[in-house]
Amino acid sequence: MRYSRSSLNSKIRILFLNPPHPLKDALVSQRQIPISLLSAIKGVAKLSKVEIMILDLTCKNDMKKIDSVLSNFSPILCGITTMTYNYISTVKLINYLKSKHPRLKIIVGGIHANIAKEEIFDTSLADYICIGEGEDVLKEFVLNDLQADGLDGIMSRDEKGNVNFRRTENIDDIPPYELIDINNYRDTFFPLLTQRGCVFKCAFCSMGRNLVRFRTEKSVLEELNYLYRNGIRNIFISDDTFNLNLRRAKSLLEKIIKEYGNYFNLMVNLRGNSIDSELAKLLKSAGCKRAFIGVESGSNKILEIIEKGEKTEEMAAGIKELIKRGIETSCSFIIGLPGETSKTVLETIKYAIKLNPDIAVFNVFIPFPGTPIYEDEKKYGIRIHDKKWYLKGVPEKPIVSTADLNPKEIQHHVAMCYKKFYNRQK
Ligand code: B12
Ligand code: SF4
Repeated sequence: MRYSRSSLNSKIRILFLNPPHPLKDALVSQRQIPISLLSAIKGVAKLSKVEIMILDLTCKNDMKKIDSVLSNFSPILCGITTMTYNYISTVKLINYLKSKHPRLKIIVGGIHANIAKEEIFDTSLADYICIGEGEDVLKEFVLNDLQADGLDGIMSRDEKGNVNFRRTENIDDIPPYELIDINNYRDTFFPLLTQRGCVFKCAFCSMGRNLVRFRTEKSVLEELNYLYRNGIRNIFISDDTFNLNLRRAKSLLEKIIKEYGNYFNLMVNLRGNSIDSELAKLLKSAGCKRAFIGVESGSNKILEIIEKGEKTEEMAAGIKELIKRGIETSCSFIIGLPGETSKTVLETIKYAIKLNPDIAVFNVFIPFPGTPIYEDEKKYGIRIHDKKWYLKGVPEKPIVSTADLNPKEIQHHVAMCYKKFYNRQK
C-alpha cells in the first residue's frame, strides 16, 4: 500500500495487520489474501477522511517494516484479525506495537476475538474488541471519534460490559482489493465467499449454529468479473459448505459456465451427502480442480457423537460422483475425536481406502475454545490436557485423551493412517 506525505496531515490513518502464522515454516504455505480483514474494512474504506494501510505478515513477518510504518504512516488506530491458531502471534504483535507506541489504539477482531472475548483483555494489551462483523461497526467507530460507548459490536477495555454481536446489513460488497498488492498473491488461490454462516452443528467446529446468509448471484458474479479483469484464474470458493443450498450452488455454477466456461481453476468445500451427479458435472464444466470434503471419521458412531448430521454411506455416494467426473478429491479426517478407539481408527482407515480420494488428510483432534466438545469434556468422555494451548502456540502433539486412547496412541494412529492410506493398492 502506498501513501503520500501530503495526504498524511488531514486523514485518520489506520493500519490493519494480518498476524504471521505461529509456525515459522508455515509462512509460505499459509499465505492467502487476508480476506477477513478485507471484509471487515469494507465500510471504513469508503470514508474519504480515512487513510488505510494493510500489512499482511503472513507474506513477510517483517518487524522493520512495522517500525517504518509506525514512524512514517503514524497510524492512530491499528486493527488486527485473529483466529485461535494465531492468537499467540497476535498477542506478540500487540505487545510489540504497544512497546513502540503506547498511545496507539488497538482493536482486535476475528473468530478468536469473539470466542474468547472475556480473555482478550487479560492476555493482551488490546484496547478494543470487535464483537461480530466489522463492516458497519468499524465505520461507525471511526465516525464516532474512536469512542466505543453506545456502539453495539465494540467492547472497550475501560467499559467492558455486555456488547451485542453485530451483523452487517450488506454482505454483497466486493472486498477492497485495491488496498493490497494482489501481485503478492498471484500464486495462491483467491478466496471467494458466496455465503456466510452454517446451519449444521458439528461439536468440534467454531462456525456451526450460525445464521446463514447468501450473497446475491449478481454480486458474486461481479466479484468474479473483477478477479477475471485482474488476470486471476485460481479461485477458492471458501464457503464452509458451498452446496449448503444445492439448487443455488448449481445455479451459480451454470452462470459461471455461461460467462467464463472453464476459464477459472476452482477449489471448493463441499458437504459429502449433498453432492449429486449434476453438481459434480457442473463443477467439472466450471473448471473445478479440487474439492475438499470434511469426512472426519469412518465410524458412524463417532459421526453421531460429534453431531455431524451425515452418515458414511451418504458421504461415500457423493464423493464417488466427484471421483467419477475426474475432480481431484481431498478428504479430511480427524483422529482422536470423542468415542475414538483403536477399532474406530481402523474403521476410518478402511473407509478412507474404500473412498479412494486423491488426497486424504488425517488431522489430530485439537479442541477449539467455544465449541461444544471443548466446553463439556465430561459429556463427550474426553480429557483435554492443555486447555489453554492457544496461549502457547500450535500444539505439536495431541492434547486430548479419549476413554480408550491417550495422546501418544493418537499420534501413533495418525502416523499409521497416513502410512496405510498412501501405501494402499490402487
Ligand atoms: C478463508 C479461510 C482461511 C484462509 C484465510 C484466512 C483469513 N481469514 O484470512 C486460510 C486458508 C489461510 C485459512 C487457514 C486456516 N484456517 Co481458516 N478459514 C477460512 C474461512 C473459510 C473463511 C474466513 C472468512 O473470510 N470468513 C468470512 C469473514 C467475513 O468472516 P470473519 O473471518 O469472521 O471476519 C469478520 C469478523 O470476524 C470481523 N473481523 C475479522 N477480523 C477483524 C479485524 C478487525 C480489526 C475488526 C474490527 C473486525 C474483524 O469482521 C469480518 C467481516 O465481517 C473460515 C470459515 C468462516 N466461514 O469464517 C475458516 C476458519 C476461520 N479457519 C479455521 C482454521 C482452523 C484454519 C487453520 C487453523 C486450518 C489449519 N489446520 O491449518 C488455518 C490457520 C491459519 C492461521 N494463520 O492461523 C477456523 C478457525 C477456528 C478458530 N477458532 O480459530 C475457521 C472458522 C473454520 C472452521 N469452520 O472452524 N483459513
Ligand atoms: S464443520 Fe462445516 S458443516 Fe460442520 S458446523 Fe462447521 S462449518 Fe458447518
